[in-house]
Amino acid sequence: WAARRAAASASRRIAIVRMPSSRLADGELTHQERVPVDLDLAERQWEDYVGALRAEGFTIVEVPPAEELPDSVFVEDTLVIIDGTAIVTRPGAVSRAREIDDAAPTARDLGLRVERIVEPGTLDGGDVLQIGSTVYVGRGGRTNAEGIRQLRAIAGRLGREVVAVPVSKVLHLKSAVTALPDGTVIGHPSTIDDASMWRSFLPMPEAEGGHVVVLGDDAVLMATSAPASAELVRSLGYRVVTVDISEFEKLEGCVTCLSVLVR
Ligand code: CIR
Repeated sequence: WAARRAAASASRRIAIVRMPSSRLADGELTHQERVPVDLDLAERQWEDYVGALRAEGFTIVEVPPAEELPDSVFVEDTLVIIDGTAIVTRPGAVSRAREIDDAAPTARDLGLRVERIVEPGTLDGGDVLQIGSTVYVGRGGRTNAEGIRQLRAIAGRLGREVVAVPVSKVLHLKSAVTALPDGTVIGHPSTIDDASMWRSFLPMPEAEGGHVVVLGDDAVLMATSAPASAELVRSLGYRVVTVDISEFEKLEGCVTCLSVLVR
């Protein structure tokens, strides 16, 4: 364990992922209609997603798979990493509550200090967007006021300011907006409650174009479902790696939700 911990803190470019359950098609849906999911394709897409992170120099750490938890592949919702602390969330969907059982030990094994969101608070990691030293948290269907209060207390102890953002049109804050490496907030206006609250906001031409995983100072990961947005981001001087995550998008997942990055 000590050796694993030392290795983890030495490289500090880790991506936590979780293999999809064969029950993926039974995952929660809130804003979208249920459509058939091709599980073989989902598994290949997941391998490609993990491969893309590996190719970018991330060490891959897997939370043990959970067959009985359809949404467990969306591991982002279970852990929020701030510096060396992992905040184990309390997911807002009852069907997802047990996803944290294996996520917490994985965080501990990586040498992260563990904090927890506790009852009656709920918080999904997909609602947490970190830009510099500010932690934005979406108040929507999954994250409640008590979850925000607890996050504010924990993040405050870690020297972070927490800013709460209403989210009503999509599942999570990061289903609406994410940020480029320079802090510019991007998203499609149709998914955002109030774009004027962002100091530096750039509208994207597609709804899926609002989602980036920051790979480094000059590179982001985006979904192939948003080609015009990827082109726009490229035109700003970024290297854009794209992955097809169509089967996860059918379950309201986006490119951020399939991993938790530790840096
Ligand atoms: C859910 O509704 O919880 C899942 N079907 C999708 C979760 C996607 N998570 C994310 O965007 N962070």
